[in-house]
Amino acid sequence: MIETAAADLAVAAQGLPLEVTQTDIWNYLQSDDGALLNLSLWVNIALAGLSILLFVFMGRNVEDPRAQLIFVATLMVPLVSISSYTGLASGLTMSVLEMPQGHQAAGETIMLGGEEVDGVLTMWGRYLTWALSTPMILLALGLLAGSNITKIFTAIVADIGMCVTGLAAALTTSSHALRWFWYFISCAFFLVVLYVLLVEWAADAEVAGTAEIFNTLKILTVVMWLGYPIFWALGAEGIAVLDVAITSWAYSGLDIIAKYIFAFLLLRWVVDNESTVAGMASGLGAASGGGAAPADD
Ligand code: RET
Repeated sequence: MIETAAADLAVAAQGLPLEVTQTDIWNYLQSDDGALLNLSLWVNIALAGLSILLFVFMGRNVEDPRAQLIFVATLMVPLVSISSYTGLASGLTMSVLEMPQGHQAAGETIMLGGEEVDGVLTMWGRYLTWALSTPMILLALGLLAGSNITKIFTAIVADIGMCVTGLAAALTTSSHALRWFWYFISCAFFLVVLYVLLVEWAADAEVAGTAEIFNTLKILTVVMWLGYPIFWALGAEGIAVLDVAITSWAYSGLDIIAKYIFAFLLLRWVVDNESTVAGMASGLGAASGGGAAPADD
């Protein structure tokens, strides 16, 4: 009787997915199998920490409010990044997800805590935290270009839309087709961001007299940001020609340039040209007119 019940339980348990705990993921990251992936996270924690210290030091004498706002927005980027990577490295914002039928990684398993678990590691925390860090990058760029509140708002909401729908694409396990549908919605939002950056803000920066630095940062941003959807599509979330650790290194590498190097170039310019920034008409909307706050000089 007891044996039959135990056998029934064992059969039932086979059909249930094993619960993967944060500790399982943490142990995986500390093991040889997870070492490469773990390193891609800790490199960014270290660089984000150094960037925070450096940027605070660089900004110690900045007094103009507009220059200070650019500093605060830019400083938020490594602050969000260190939190994001700490979430991933601790196993808090990573899960094992079973890919839907038709997906190239469907049926894959991963060894966790000595057990073979169905699914692949998904670092969904990345997409979530991009929704906080990328708006800060865009705010800093929009301010540098002397743009107006309408364009800054448009770029930022489209960008948040891009990150949240990218998160939905990564977390959808019911249908392979719908994962790609989310991906294309995210790309549509991304096109809006690219348009504002390449067309609207480029023109505003000419008027504001910041075209040179803006163009350098614009090219760096556009080229690096294009890498993210490409690696999403090639990586474990997409057609899975790259494994999880390589995809994570690709994102980590893009992050180093798109965040820390970008921020350093921007802040160094702001420190050296504080009077140019201060000379931009106050309020958001100086360069192109039509902003919420009219120029007062
Ligand atoms: C996803 C997948 C869906 C399609 C698109 C994407 C774009 C992501 C981008 C991310 C940029 C991140 C940065 C982070 C810095 O903290 C979500 C990968 C278009 C452009 C710069």
